[in-house]
Amino acid sequence: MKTKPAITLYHSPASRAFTAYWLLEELGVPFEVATVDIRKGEQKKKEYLKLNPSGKVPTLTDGKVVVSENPAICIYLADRYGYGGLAPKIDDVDRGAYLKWMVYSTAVLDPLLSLHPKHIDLPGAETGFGAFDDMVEVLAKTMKGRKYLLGDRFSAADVMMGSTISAALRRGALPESPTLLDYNARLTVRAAYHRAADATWPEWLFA
Ligand SMILES: N[C@@H](CCC(=O)N[C@@H](CS)C(=O)NCC(=O)O)C(=O)O
Repeated sequence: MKTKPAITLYHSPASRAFTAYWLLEELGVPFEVATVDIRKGEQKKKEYLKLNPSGKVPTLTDGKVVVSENPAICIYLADRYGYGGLAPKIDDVDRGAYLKWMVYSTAVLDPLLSLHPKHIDLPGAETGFGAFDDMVEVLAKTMKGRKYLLGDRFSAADVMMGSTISAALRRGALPESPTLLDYNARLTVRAAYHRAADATWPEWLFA
């Protein structure tokens, strides 16, 4: 008899839930998917709000553990199921940079990628996330001569940052520098990326 996986990912097609889906595929852990269709408003239903009062996807449950916010989901999953592999251990010298990129993904990158295309560019010193051009320069400097955010080593931070960068390049929200395009190419050839994309993004995005 098949046992029910402990992990459930609450996701919506073509959404930021792709990130958590991709990491689950990288980790190779069994999970089931519950669709919360944001285009039908299902994320605002009472039952779902009990799991995630923000009414957003993704949310992940693992037994009694409930985690929302993509970086928190990625940190949780990689520590629990990929500690020392996709997550540098607590005393690993890379742990600091790893955590920094996890937080940077939604504290800096995500808001700037939402605001800049709408021509909302506040002076860098006035916000916690700073200026769009500074963020682009930080990415360019970080990735120059490097395969992944931590160097030669692929980590869950590449899933978190990379999924956001990948989606931004696709919709033209980031400049197509050779450095970023190369990084994106290294990520999008991964089998786990493809499995997650096939499962969560409409086909036309990859046509
Ligand atoms: N800060 C959240 C953002 C999640 C998010 O923005 N999800 C969007 C889909 S891409 C959503 O659920 N939107 C539905 C809504 O806000 O009603 C995270 O990192 O997980």
